[in-house]
Amino acid sequence: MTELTIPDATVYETLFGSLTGPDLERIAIVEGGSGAALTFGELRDRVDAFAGALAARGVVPGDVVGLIAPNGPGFAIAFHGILRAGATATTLNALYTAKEIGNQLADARAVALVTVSPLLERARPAAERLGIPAERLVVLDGADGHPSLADLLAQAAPPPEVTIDPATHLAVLPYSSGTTGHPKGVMLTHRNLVANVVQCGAIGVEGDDVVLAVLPFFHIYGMTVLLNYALLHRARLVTMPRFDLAELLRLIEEHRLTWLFIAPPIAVALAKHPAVDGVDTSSVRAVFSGAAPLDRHLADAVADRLGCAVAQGYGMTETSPVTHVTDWTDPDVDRASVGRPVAGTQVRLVAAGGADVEPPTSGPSEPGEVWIRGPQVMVGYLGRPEETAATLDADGWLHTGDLATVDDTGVYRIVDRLKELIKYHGYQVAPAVLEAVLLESPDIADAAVIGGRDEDGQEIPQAFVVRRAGSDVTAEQVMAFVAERVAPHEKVRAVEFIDAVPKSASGKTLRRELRTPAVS
Ligand code: AYL
Repeated sequence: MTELTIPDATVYETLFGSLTGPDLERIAIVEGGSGAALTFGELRDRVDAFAGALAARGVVPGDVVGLIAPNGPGFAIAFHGILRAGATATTLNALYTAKEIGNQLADARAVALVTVSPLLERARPAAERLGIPAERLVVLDGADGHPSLADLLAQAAPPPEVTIDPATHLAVLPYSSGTTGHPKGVMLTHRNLVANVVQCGAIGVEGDDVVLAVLPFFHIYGMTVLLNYALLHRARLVTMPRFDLAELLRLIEEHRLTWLFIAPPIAVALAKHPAVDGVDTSSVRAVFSGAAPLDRHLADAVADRLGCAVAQGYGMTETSPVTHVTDWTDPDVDRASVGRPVAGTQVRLVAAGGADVEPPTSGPSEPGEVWIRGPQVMVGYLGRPEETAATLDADGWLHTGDLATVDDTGVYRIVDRLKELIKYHGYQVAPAVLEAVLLESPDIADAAVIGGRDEDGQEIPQAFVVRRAGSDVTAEQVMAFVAERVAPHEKVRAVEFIDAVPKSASGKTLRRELRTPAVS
């Protein structure tokens, strides 16, 4: 394990504490669509003012503030402003339904919410359910009866004097379903985030890099790797509120993007879509994929077509998230591997019987579950000691629910997922949530949801449904029933009818028995 020195500092101090001289004038973040930009100095001053305005509205250290907004400079100001005020940011998926927003805010006990006007229709009922008053429902671009970002900044309130112990103070509370069940609040301290930002050094972004910021800042990947790590290295972020290939290709040429952080579905577009032909991608040094498995042929196709390196990272929300990365400068890298552990990270591969997998003398080892110990590992799930104990053992090892091999050069490959979790376009989808929705239907007697595959080999939520006696409900009707009740990324995209859901003697759904073996 490579040693790691973690500064004893908050996220704000780490990013903005030593900002001086020419760095103040460098561009930190550009809104891709409008071209509106902020320098590092302007960003820091707005973060300070946002923190001051939150404090003036009664937000105190330890409070939780919700943040649901698309990527853009406003998100960056609000995110770092919340942390600067000593509050904890619970970031929400902008695709969530009003009910899901309300559930997360209630579980996290949020006292304020920051959003944008297009999301207000879903955010307002959630805020009202929690009794968040209109003056603490900030609408960044403005809405009648609510403070806007401009209002908060105009207040010019000084940032509050707060004392934060980085080792124990919660910085963020993103939600993850972990290995089983419903989404839970992942408690990450300032130290967790600062450690992971330092560990991200293995990725290799530098000050002259221009970085694509399409991966959502609300998800731990965009939060740590873009909003924290890239900005720490004084790289420039170019934001996109949502993925759009034509717009992405335009931004590559206009801003001469050098690093593209993506999830595998974007790799499919980059490898296959005819629109990429004729685009000048010569500025791109590396494409970095994470959050879901990256197929080797797909990775090779992207590298060939764009003429750049393709790197990969692995980790999970519960590990802030990065635990492994490949070396983007290695021309012989296996692009389907996830590389080696980042500094300060201990890894074990544990076989089903509980014994550690033997290190191989050549080639890959036997597969084992990945266990992680390191400074980026979460404190636990908020208010859920049993779920925490099931994931994080007494010795501090986090059981990931992923199966991997390691080879004799120390390179890891993720080979399977033991846990229930489904990744759709890199987003988490919890089977338990969809099964509960399916069981609301009068046509459905029982149901199980697993990760299936679409024609591009990407993972999709797939339902196995037992019809109620006398029902002739169709697959289309089942999909429409779910689509009306969940966020777009959670839609069931394939349905198969079966006679009975396979269950263990104790009544637990045996999801693995429903899986068709992977075609290799
Ligand atoms: P969550 N290959 C295979 N599966 C992966 C990979 C990968 N490269 N990365 C993540 N996963 C799966 O919490 C795996 O099952 O965090 C893991 O347990 O949304 C689960 O996704 C975690 O999902 C980076 C950049 C890690 C991004 C991330 C991913 C964070 C996703 C390191 O450098």
